Amino acid sequence: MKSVGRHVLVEYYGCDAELLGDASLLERAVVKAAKDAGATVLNSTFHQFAPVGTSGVVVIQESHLAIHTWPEFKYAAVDLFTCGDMIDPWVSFNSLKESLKSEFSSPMEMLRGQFELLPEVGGEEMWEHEDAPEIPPKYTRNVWFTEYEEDHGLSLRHKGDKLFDRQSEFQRVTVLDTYKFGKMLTLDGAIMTTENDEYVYHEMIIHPAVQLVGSPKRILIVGGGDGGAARECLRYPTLEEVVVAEIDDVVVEASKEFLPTIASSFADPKTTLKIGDGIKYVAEADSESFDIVIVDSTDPVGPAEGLFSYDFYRHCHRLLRAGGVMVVQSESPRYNEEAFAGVHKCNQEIFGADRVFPYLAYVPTYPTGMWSFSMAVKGDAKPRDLAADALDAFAESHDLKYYNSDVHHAAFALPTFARKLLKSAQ
Ligand code: SPD
Repeated sequence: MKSVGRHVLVEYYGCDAELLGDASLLERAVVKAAKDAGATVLNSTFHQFAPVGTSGVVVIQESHLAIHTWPEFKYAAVDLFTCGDMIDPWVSFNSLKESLKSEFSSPMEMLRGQFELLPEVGGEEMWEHEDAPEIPPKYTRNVWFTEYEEDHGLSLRHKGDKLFDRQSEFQRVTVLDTYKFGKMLTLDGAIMTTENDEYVYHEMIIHPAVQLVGSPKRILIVGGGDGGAARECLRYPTLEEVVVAEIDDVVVEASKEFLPTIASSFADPKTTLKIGDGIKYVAEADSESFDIVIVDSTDPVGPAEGLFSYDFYRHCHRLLRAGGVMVVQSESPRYNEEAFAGVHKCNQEIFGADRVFPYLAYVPTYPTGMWSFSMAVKGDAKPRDLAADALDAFAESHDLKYYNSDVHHAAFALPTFARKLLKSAQ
């Protein structure tokens, strides 16, 4: 040994671009490179960036392996730093070359801390602290998912591997296991639902409407392929059928397999699952055939764009019997002002100006946390007139986690900026 450590700096060219853009897979590859060389892995930290690129470090007892990727150039910049004479960084170099499927690479080795240039400061025993307690790291894999909006984002630490990751005909369907929110479904990188906060959205998209209608027999959910909204409908004994019109069967498959507490509704005989275009379903369904229509869509890009249109809401209105209610998820008033105000305006034109009731709920994993719904009533009933006792009796008997009479009434109180957004859209 001529030095304390060896540092191999590598340029990997012509790599597998998909792997370079995937923090989970990349972390596995770098951890493998460390283990192949016999290193002891202590910790790893990997972040995926928008629109592309990943950075990660694997800390090993014998120093570190670090990687920064540019998938658009199929290029990775890597450094493999090992100390002591037990670990050969070139073993990691070869392992990573294979995992990244690099067509060619340019490595160079530097010696770190050459012994002939280091002062003599005493034997190793001087630095040993036998009494020092070993504190195990809280996380041995520090891998992050980030949902990027245009100018902000939300990051959640997850357990590293993707439980489900498939490109469907419509979108990328992924399930991750997060530390804070449990298992989480994302579509094209946007969080749809998580085990630990799904109750907010699903209780709030269903109960205010059903309480207003009273005793619904038929409910239509457009979207809602995770099954959570249907699960809430099934709490009502008068219900005869809940139809879930979901475009993507892969969403249903992933939810059934990995989010069984949310997707439990699909096992109920009252649930009818229609895989296909919700817009077409609504256009072809019989007039006045539903008590409630729920639009549980993704954000207004890609497959869900048409679910935010005037024509679509007109059909939803047609499907409702007199006294029926529609609820549309209408995005965050703090981040998608246009959708929030646009849905309200469309519904006012279709249902009447004083029959549309926007309301809010707090969903921690959605952009800005503040989420809106637009309730439109085909009749004169008003959600603020509902008596508190009945709402609380229902909420308590079902052990709901978010909805109660206070929440019901407070949800319709809009902050001034949100009121102004709706006014300016008139
Ligand atoms: N930005 C996320 C909006 C998602 C709305 N739909 C969620 C589906 C949950 N059933």
